[in-house]
Amino acid sequence: MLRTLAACRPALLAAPLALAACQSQPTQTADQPAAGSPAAQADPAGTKAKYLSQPLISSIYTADPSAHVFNGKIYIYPSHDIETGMPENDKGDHFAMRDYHILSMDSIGGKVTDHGVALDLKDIPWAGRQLWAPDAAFKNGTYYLYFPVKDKQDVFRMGVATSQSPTGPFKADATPIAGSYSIDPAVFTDTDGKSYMYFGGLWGGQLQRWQTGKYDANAPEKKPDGSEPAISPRVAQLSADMKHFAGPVQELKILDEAGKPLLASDNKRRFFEGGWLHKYQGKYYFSYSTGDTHLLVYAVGDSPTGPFTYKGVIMNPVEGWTTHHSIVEIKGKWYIFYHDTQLSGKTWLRNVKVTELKRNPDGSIVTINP
Ligand code: FUB
Repeated sequence: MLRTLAACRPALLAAPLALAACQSQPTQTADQPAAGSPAAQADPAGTKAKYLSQPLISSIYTADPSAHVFNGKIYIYPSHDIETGMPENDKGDHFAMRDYHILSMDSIGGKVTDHGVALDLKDIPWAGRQLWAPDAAFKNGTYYLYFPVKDKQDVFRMGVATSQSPTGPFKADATPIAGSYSIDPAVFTDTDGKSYMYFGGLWGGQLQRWQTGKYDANAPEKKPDGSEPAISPRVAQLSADMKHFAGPVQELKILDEAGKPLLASDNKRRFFEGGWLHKYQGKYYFSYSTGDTHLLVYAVGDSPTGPFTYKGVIMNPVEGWTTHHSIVEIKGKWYIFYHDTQLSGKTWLRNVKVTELKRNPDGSIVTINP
């Protein structure tokens, strides 16, 4: 099954954009749409009403939003989607991104600012191709940008770059984080000050190739009958300088209500990619994408390293093959940042969005229909 919109659902919109509208732009705000951009186009069919929320910015394509509040301001660390003409396939070759832009806003619903290029592929000494979903952290006066990119041998590794500003520019370390692999880093700092990186992604994210601890380019995701436990996301504690793994990479166990590991065949619940960790009322919530079933789901545990018990669906499928999110508390309310393909109708040209995340009195999350 291709990681393409066509393989999932027909496109609701077909709005081909001038490539220029998708290239790097200098600082721009959401109320200043680029000429020819989707925001500058009319909406005669009233398609906007079909979506729970609208794109945060339309002058560039953005995806995989990792949101944080630093010094009272909201920063979004997304992928920067571009049109490259690469073929669509299960390895995700059509996601051939080359730089990162950071977005900021003072409040939910406020003006969104694009701060321009924060890190470029050409400035990462060890990188080959495909800058995928990043995350960020702040510690001891320094901002850290974590990013997955294929090295020159076409193996995904995690890199780290630093800046004195939350919007960059960021300077990448000369080598990837030792012991890192696969994609989608998400960094969580607990109330005791310890930081952890969660990571991993199947298929094009290459996690299935690391099951023996060594890279095996031919390893399958599952045996033909799918009866074995699902491949687990990974977690590693970060060192005090936030640039290394302080301990071994561990498998993050996700169990069913009976305490048994989810099975590889259970593709409506098993981990696929895009993990995120947040803490709510002393419990740890690990949320993620189920990939080929296009759900955002969550599991709850008593420790940042698990085990976690599967609880339910956070968000039903968005338009587009991929679904990817972050969850953050802002001024006493919880929000989920996510993406879909409203602006382009193309699964590799996405746009980030935000909506409120609501919970039941027992802490369970109310399912969102995007
Ligand atoms: O943006 C490229 C990849 O698509 C991300 O790393 C995945 O999470 C999916 O959103």
